[in-house]
Amino acid sequence: MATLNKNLSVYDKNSVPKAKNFRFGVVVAEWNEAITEGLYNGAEQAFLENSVPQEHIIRWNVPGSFELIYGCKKMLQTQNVDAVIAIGCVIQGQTKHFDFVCEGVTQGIKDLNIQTDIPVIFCVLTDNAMQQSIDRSGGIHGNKGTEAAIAAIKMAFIRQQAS
Ligand code: DLZ
Repeated sequence: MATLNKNLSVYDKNSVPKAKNFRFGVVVAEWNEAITEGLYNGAEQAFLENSVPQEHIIRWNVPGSFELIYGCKKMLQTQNVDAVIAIGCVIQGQTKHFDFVCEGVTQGIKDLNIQTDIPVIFCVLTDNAMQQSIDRSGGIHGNKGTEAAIAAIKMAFIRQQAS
């Protein structure tokens, strides 16, 4: 099914637009590193499989998911990228910290999408237990990093077509 309106070039829902000329930023939180590395590996692999050159993938680390907002903002401001992925993993603990970090990063990434012209893809796992995150970062439920990279390519394409 076509996903852009009839005045624009379209991509098929089941295919990925050509990506070899796009550049992508990936900002990775260091908290729950085993999970965020799995998500990053899934994203990187998907970019490479869709012809994005390795040198067009710009990776920055930040301490925790809350810092993804600032990291993505500076990536947008200083790097010539067509889309950015924010990668993090927040796991429910004994305190309300989980809620505050989840709320903060979700709203922060949403704000960047409203305020700037470059799409920021939300790849932050918000799970009740570590096993759920393991299952979604290259485990039995796939890899959300891979899905985020495909979303980034599609959004970069939409931005290009709509500008
Ligand atoms: C403090 C904290 C806690 C308790 N849990 C997580 C988490 O599960 N995932 C994550 O990415 N970050 C966590 N953080 C760190 C915060 O994101 C942030 O780095 C600190 O509050 C400093 O601003």
